Amino acid sequence: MVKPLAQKDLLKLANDIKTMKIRGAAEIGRAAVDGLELFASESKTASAEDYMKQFGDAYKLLLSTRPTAVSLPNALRYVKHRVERAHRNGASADELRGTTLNAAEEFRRSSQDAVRKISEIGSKRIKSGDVIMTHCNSSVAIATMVEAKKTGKEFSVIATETRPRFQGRLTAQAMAENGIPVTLIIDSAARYYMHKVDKVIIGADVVTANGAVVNKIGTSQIALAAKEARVRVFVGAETYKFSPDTVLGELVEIEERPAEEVLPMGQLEKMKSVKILNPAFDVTPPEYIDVIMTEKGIIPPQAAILILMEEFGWSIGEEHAAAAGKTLVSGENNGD
Ligand code: RUB
Repeated sequence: MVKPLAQKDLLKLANDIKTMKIRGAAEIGRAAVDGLELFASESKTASAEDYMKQFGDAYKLLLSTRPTAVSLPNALRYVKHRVERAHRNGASADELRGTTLNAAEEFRRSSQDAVRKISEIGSKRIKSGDVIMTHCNSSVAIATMVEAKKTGKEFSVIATETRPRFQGRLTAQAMAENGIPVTLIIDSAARYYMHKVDKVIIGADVVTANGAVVNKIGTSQIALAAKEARVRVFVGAETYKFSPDTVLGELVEIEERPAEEVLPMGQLEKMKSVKILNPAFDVTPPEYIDVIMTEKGIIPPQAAILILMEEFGWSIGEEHAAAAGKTLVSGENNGD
């Protein structure tokens, strides 16, 4: 009988993603493959069949941690596709372990490389004297601004605090540590200061087939204020943040987080009849985005479908329909 998944380190890592100790789309993707790597290094089975079943459990556990960022399923699929292919080719349990470890390492490296490339591309769009507004805590947006600073540009940043989890404080701290003048504002002051802003630079959790960007709640209001003030909006997104499921009409699930993030427990109890809603992300339509900066270059949001087709192949629809588990089976991203 196949033993149920009882790997403490893997369970802890899955919990760290769920409770947002590990957060941000890029970090979540990398943590997901770390999880499969943990599974592989702790797996002892000598049977390839058992390995595949336990791998499936680890995959499902990691997949269930956070629902919105597509980096998570895309990273997991990257490894899964290679492991399944090795299994079809008759690999032993040891070989499957090796394939898992190699694929995880490969994903991590390529995702870090993508951030570096985006930062090089994006930093060219920052000019000395710019005032840049950013929202939440995007490693891609930060890397782009830090790269611009390294290349000698002098500019300043307005970071929104990003309620309810205050990720904007992390961004402000990162700016300060890199010698970039930064001002922290409350989210609702974004429009008030927009007239001082030259560019908005943000990250993404998902880019959909029609070029809409799902990012931290509040992003769409900032984009709206930017459009009104004729300020350009730049989104940094590695290509594994493009969602193949949206080609088939799937809507991106927006994570609803606990009410305690909005009001402390004591307060919640006093306000029992008040309903609290706490969506973690929102959707900014392509009309409000000027460009998406990917590791393959800068694209208009309307070109998102081209990235998806290049990554996953033109048969993306048929393959999704065939695979109930939504496992991608062809295209460059999956190593064919
Ligand atoms: C983080 C968030 C970030 C994107 C992009 O949300 O919305 O802007 O994930 O980040 P949360 P990165 O804190 O809920 O995970 O560029 O680092 O991938």
